[in-house]
Amino acid sequence: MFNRRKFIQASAISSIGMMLSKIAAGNSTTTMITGKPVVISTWDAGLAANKGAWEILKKNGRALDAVEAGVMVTEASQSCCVGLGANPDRDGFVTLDACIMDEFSNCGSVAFLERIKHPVSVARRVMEKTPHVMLVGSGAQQFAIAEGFPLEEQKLSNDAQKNYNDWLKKSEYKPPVINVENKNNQGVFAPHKLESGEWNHDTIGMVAMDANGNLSGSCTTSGAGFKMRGRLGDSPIIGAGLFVDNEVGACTATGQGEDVIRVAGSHSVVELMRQGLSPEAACKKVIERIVKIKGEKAKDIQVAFLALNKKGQVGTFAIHKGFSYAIKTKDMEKLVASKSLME
Ligand code: SD4
Repeated sequence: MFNRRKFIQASAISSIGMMLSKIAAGNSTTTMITGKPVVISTWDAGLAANKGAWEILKKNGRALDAVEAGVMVTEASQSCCVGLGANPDRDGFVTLDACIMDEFSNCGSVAFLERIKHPVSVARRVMEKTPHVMLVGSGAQQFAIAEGFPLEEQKLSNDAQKNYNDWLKKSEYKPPVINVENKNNQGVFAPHKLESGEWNHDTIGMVAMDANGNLSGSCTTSGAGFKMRGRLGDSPIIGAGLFVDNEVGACTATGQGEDVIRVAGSHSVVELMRQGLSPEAACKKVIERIVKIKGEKAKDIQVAFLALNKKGQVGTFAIHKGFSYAIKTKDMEKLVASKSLME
């Protein structure tokens, strides 16, 4: 399985000579960006994804093209939580969710999509070629095939097959029974934490501002590993996993999708920025709202928001420690640890 710590180590010793700042817990997460363009994305995989986006941004390309190309890097690589190599649902199938939004508030989304390598690109086609915002399941797959996306083999990656076998053993998996969700002390549908102790999340959400000052965002995921079949989180939902308002700023979310949806998370962050809050303060306020709603249960879930405003300020906030984001500008390429409410 993709392991965040190993990835950091590998990145740090890579011969590319990339200048990576060490993640320092407690770093200030609100940074004034001195120039356009800028791209930010969630988790450590964001470092590689940002490089993909930069290929577009450095040529004064459009933020929309950058956020698509950026997260395609993650979709094409092996990871627990993004793309066809990711962990399956509890019935053993990888189902993918993605969305994209541009500076004109155009948006597109796919959810519960199977056997298609680049859901973000299908989401973009939904945005550009249909009068709709969202396509799901077999309809989304049918549209993708009609658009020329290859139908990939129905097969788990080696990592995912191993994880699934382990999960089946440990969880004494049985076909769904009535109220199984309430009986599972791990949560509603899937473990909150994986065997490694990592939170069961690793979506990539990306936001960019191009040289013209225009904003766009993207988000792509396999959702929570071993989820109930057909379950969607926040990631493909415009306003929850992603929101862009070219006059104000943009935000993306990661973590327990159900709890992002109930506060219209990314949209709420953007609206708070519209009222004058900094990206970090806006993210923090929505995190506090979730924690207030969840009460005691907040200790068992992770949610993080990552936002960029029109002035080029970046901010983030998480419920728990451990979330980091990657940022790239002309002069800077690093991972930054997020502030959090709890350990
Ligand atoms: C979901 N928010 O499906 C996604 C999963 C995730 O970091 O973010 N992982 O709920």
